[in-house]
Amino acid sequence: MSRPRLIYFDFAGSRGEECRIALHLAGIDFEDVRIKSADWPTMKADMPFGAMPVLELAGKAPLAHSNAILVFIGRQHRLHPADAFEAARHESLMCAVEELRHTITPTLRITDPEQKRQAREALAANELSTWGSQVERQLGDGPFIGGATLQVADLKLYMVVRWLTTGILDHVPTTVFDHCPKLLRLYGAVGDHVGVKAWLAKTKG
Ligand SMILES: N[C@@H](CCC(=O)N[C@@H](CS)C(=O)NCC(=O)O)C(=O)O
Repeated sequence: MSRPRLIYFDFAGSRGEECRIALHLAGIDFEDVRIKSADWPTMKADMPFGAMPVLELAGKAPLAHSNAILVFIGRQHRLHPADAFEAARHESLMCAVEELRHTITPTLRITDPEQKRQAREALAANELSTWGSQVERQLGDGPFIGGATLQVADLKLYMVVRWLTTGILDHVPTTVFDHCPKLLRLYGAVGDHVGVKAWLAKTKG
């Protein structure tokens, strides 16, 4: 293996896509390995923690967990703060995104339409709204977390805000973060970033 390999499902979202964008912004020529859902069950046991994304580098053990991958890329390519406390502040926001995703995941498994509607509406009114306010309080003058420069934690926030505000998740209103102007400004700024736009245009993401 010569090029780094980023292994994830074959869709342009969530934890895998934020790692792909980080690799792209870092200027790393990587192999974008996209796994079909049908092939996943036979691969799962071979992954470090039975999930993706996984980053493979020549001579290293496979690296799992999106936040670890993002911080690893960010530290080496000036996409994560050099200052230890500022880095931890960014990582805290990244952990908050992971916690939010884990809060949402059980509702993805609900099959009864009425139960799903109730669960999602409650989620939007409570956990998502509270999470947005908590993140909002931690954002400054922006547009990014660290000010003028985009870093990997911004990609993490961007990806989850995109998921929750574009109507992909049934019964979560696209206005769910309208009370969080700084978060929405960050979302817009990441989407407008020239490198991010280039990746999305290249991959139709
Ligand atoms: N904390 C892990 C979570 C990884 C995770 O749950 N990945 C999902 C896709 S976003 C997955 O692999 N699901 C399939 C499975 O668990 O079998 C991370 O941040 O990478």
